[in-house]
Amino acid sequence: MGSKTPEHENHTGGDESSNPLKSNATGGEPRGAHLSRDGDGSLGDDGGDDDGDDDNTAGTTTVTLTSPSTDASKKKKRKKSKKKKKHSQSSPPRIPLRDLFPTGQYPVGEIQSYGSAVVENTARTTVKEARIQSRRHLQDDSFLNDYRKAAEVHRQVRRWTQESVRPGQTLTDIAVGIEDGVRALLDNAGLEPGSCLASGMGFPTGLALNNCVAHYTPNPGQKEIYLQASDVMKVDFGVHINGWIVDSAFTMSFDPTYDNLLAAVKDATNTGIKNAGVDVRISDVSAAIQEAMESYEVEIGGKTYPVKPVRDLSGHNIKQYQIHGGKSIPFVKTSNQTKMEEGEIFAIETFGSTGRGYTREGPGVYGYGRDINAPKHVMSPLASARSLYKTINENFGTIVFCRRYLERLGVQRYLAGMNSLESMGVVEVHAPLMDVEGSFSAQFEHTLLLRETGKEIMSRGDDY
Ligand SMILES: [Co+2]
Repeated sequence: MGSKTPEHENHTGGDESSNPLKSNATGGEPRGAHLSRDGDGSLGDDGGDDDGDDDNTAGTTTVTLTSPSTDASKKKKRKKSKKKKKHSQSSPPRIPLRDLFPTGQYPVGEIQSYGSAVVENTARTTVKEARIQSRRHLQDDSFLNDYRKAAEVHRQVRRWTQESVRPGQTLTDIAVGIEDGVRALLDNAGLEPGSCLASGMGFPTGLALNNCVAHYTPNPGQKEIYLQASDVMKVDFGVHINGWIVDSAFTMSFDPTYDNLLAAVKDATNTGIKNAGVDVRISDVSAAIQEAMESYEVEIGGKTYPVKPVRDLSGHNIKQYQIHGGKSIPFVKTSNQTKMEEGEIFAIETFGSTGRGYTREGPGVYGYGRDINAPKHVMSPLASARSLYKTINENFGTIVFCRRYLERLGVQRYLAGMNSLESMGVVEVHAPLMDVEGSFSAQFEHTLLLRETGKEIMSRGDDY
């Protein structure tokens, strides 16, 4: 899920020069899979698919963190069994993950070493004690294994998405398909009170087309949008277990015109991941992202456009039941001195655009999120607001949700109550974020955990 960079909240400045690109609906063979060419292979061990494309892992090493007994033969076995399991997931995905992994151990993400970026210093060690106290859960085996399980759910559901989504489908069908897949693999339909808090969707499934950069999800009762062969679609969904959210996104297009746009953003995200680390200044990660992104241009309809980092969105840290934990990673260099710290979880995402590289709020609603500091009960004169607030607390807590998630619980006529909660400041409304008409934008995103020994890119797959 994209995050508004704090200093750009309510941004209205910038030049208004629009960019009247025509979407060239040339159609042709749908080729959604070309988003996945240079994904890193260290996790998605499809058996020897070494295509020599190692630019994403240059300067990094891959180690396994499970246990010292992870010798070569064992590793091989794990790969082999994983391959078999991968093929046994149904289409659409409906087999609970625990049936595919009878040992209950889920695949480790990609491990990248910190390399020379980490400098041991005493200041850090002193602070470290306190940090570790507050992040004890990170040392907990079930936390890590659950996080890996959520990541595997994400990989399996997005694989189905990449293989089955085609122009002509409605965005509602695509979103519901993703959500049904996630819930089936978690083996939790999320219909009982409180069950959505145990596991489920991490936020509203984002299906943002073209100049809609982020935060679009289909709402019930609205005119259906059909995916076109000329569309560039950002697919951004989250999977959580016990409130720990895997936030990961990719971009699909069916027209090779946009290959460079997708390549730029994928490169920028992987550059951000490569530069992330304990004690690393966030501004240095931002600078590296910007440099990677701006080294690309894309030709659309005979005109060449630079790929611009979207300046008012950013990556973010993740806390339990809290998709945006307070730290932001912009895609352009800043003077911010904030550092990344051991134990933190980051969603490293980037957005690139052929438009202005700024967003404005579009019409409609993406989702709602209860304020982290909101009280348990509210004193609204409106009975519908009070009962809606109870429903939100019971089912979502501070997890961002959308109208479809509410309505599948049987909640009706909630708009007046929601307006009341919004005006009281206990629920925040998120709107779609748009660049200028005619522009195109792409997104790639991974969730990583800064462990003591290395960073684990939880959501890495063989696709991206
Ligand atoms: Co995100």
